Amino acid sequence: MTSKIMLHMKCRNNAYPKTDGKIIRFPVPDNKVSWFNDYLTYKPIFYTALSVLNQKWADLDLNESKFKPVWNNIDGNINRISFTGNYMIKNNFPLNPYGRTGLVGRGLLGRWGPNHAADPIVTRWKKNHSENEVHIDTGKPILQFVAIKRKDSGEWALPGGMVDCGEIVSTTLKREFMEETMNLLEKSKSDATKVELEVENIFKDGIEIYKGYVDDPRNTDNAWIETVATLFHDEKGDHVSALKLHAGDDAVGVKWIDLDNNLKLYANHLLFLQDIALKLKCHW
Ligand code: RP5
Repeated sequence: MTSKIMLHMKCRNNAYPKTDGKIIRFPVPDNKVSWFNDYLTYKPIFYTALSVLNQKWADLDLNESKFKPVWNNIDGNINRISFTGNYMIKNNFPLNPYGRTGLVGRGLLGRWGPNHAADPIVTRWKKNHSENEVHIDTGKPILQFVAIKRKDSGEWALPGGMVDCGEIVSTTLKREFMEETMNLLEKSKSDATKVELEVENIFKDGIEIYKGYVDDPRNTDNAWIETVATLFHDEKGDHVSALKLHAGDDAVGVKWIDLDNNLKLYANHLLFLQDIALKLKCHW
């Protein structure tokens, strides 16, 4: 359960998501990522998507006189604290704790500074008839986890989502799992209640696996995603076998994926899974 030091990769040296290649990040080589290394020619463009402006779930622009954020603190019912420690503020702009991204503004993110998310990792053992299946190369049992195919990037990802204002993380974990992997928002009230009961059982005992920065393609110099990733492992597989997976909300696909270190997943989600492989001594 650590916030790991890494060089962010997915949020630099590429076009900004959902802009049809029109918003290009200023190049940031590895040795210029840190704010402590001078980069005198650094002139990133400013971009905040129109879809973010004037939304209830988003901040106002920093030049609005009535907007007085309390950085590095709980600000009313908004959590502006970073898991990485106190972030720097420059000219009233919060600075990404992992360094330059080649873009200033908020991009597609609602909050200046940390945007808090939660990622549920629901796992079971892969079975061959009733036995745990072992991997041919490592001889270790194969773990499977529930993944969604994201509508925005088409990549496979953990079924996480943003923590709503004032919401506790355990509620976000359940809500996002039900919305994205069980299409809860489209279900009748009685079907939704059944799903909620099944999910309640699975989400009884979680183990916090990762807490920290997400190398999300939407991050900017002034807005970034942080998450709490929690493991819900069903050792016997009875509870999770009852789940009827059906993609919903922001997902266009959902499935059980065999854990393997060669997987290509959204953001740095594979990093969260690495710790689980160590913990459960499974194939990686
Ligand atoms: C990732 O984006 C987080 O780890 C989480 O999975 C997700 C939250 O954003 P939305 O899916 O709500 O867009 O950075």
